[in-house]
Amino acid sequence: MTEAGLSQIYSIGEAVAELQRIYPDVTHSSLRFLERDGFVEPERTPGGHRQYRRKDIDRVRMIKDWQAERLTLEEIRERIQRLESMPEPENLWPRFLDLALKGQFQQAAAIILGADEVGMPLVTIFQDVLTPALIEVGRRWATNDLKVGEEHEVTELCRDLISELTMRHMGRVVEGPIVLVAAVETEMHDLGLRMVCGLLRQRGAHVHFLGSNVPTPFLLESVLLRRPDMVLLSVTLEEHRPSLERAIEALRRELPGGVSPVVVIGGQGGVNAGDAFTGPETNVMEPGGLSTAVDEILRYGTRADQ
Ligand code: B12
Repeated sequence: MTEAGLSQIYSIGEAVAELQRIYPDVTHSSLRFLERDGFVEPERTPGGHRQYRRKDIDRVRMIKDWQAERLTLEEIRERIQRLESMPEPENLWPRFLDLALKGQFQQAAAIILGADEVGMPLVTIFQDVLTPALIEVGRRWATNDLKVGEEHEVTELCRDLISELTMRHMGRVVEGPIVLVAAVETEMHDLGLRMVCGLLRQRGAHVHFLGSNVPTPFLLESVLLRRPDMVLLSVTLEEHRPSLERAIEALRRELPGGVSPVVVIGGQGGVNAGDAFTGPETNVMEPGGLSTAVDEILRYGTRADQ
């Protein structure tokens, strides 16, 4: 995967074009206005050209959303100050997990929803707060420091939070690629995939999410129904690789001519999948940030459109 995502640099024109996909009224001068008032601080090249990063674009997006909720610039400034004085994600997730494991559902949820309300970017909440909490749950489960019931309770809470945040951030304009998403047959892990779907929806992709444990015949049926530009498949356990192989084989051989979505594989058991899975139309996502993965998926989608 190419080095992109959080580190990708946008000129002012590119930043405007990216934002206009969702907020058509964003212009060069509105970005300059936000900069003058200290709301965004793009870096500069030695020649003085503005360089926006994903975090700057996310910040403008957040401000536009708050303006749509009729917040004044002063109220927005206060929210941003609260965001900046919030604990870092690495301090937030242990508090969240602690409350969740004590069964304090409301308080645990309030940490995550509160972080969202003061503007912590969705990708940060998914990647730097919920993911480390889930990984810690897995670690404690493996060392018998956690009851299975506790694991399930935290997992369900995370699933509810991912859904709630996805709905809150869903792009209003759906104009991106059509993406069909599934965890392969027998694979029950789907929270990472739900996060990917949430971020794709935020960016305006047209997502059809089939969930976990999707038998290959139903996957094919959905491809024929939805005619996606891309199919994203997730596999977590190595032992589910045969299901992945069957799904890919079927996508390559059993679809009628003219139906050939780009296939992208991800998840803990899909990486380093080797030659068996790579082909002109199959892409294995290497481990990397969620933001990078989503950028890359949208790039494949653009190529599929052409
Ligand atoms: C929650 C959980 C469960 C839940 C899943 C609920 C659900 N709806 O997802 C339940 C209870 C069902 C479960 C069951 C099992 N689990 Co479990 N589970 C976990 C746990 C704690 C969290 C998983 C998670 O959500 N992680 C966070 C997400 C964000 O990470 P992720 O899935 O890797 O996703 C990221 C990327 O991989 C990427 N991604 C994922 N898919 C895709 C797809 C595409 C296209 C792209 C681009 C990117 C992408 O997106 C995310 C970006 O950060 C993990 C611990 C861990 N370390 O992950 C164990 C873990 C994965 N489980 C494990 C095991 C062993 C099991 C069981 C076999 C236990 C059992 N004996 O019953 C079963 C197997 C069930 C099955 N048939 O699949 C082991 C796997 C060990 C291994 N590698 O072999 C782990 C690692 C726990 C451990 N420490 O041992 N589990």
